Amino acid sequence: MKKTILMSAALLGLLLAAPLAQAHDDDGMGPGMMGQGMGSGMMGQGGMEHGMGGGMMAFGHPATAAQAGRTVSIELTDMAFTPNSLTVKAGETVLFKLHNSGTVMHEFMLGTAAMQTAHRRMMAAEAEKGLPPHHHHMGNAVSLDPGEAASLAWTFTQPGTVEYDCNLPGHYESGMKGTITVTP
Ligand SMILES: [Cu+2]
Repeated sequence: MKKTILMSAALLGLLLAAPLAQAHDDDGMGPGMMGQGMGSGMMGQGGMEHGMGGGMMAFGHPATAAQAGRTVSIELTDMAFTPNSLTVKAGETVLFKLHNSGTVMHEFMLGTAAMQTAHRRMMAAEAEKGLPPHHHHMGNAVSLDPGEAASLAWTFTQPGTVEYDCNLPGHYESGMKGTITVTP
């Protein structure tokens, strides 16, 4: 089943993105959506992130707004996050309230440095093929059009460093990155 979704996503790309995102919003964090994100990018890193389908990642997992004990507002601009650093405690659930006040689409993606690099490569590869940046609303990432607001709740489970980056081509390189220090 997942293989079918992966193949379809790879073939149909953006056509599938909307319905999958819709389905995903209903179930919180489906393996299908994770597959879609990776499937459209393919190759190498797919295996790594694929193993994290279902929303469980080494550094945490998606949550609901009601579970959040703390709200953090983050502004997305061309090309920065404000604030661009944050400290949370392991076990803490944070509701991120995001607003894109820039002039182009941006994304907010939570992940380890390795996950961010993999996603960046995927998006760069898509851009090279002439594909427009894909929207996503996975458990750990959301894309925002200019003027758009969105929220994302996440439970941080492991002490360490988590990044929030915008991986649209060139954005991270221009400074669109943030760091979360997760303390024990
Ligand atoms: Cu951006």
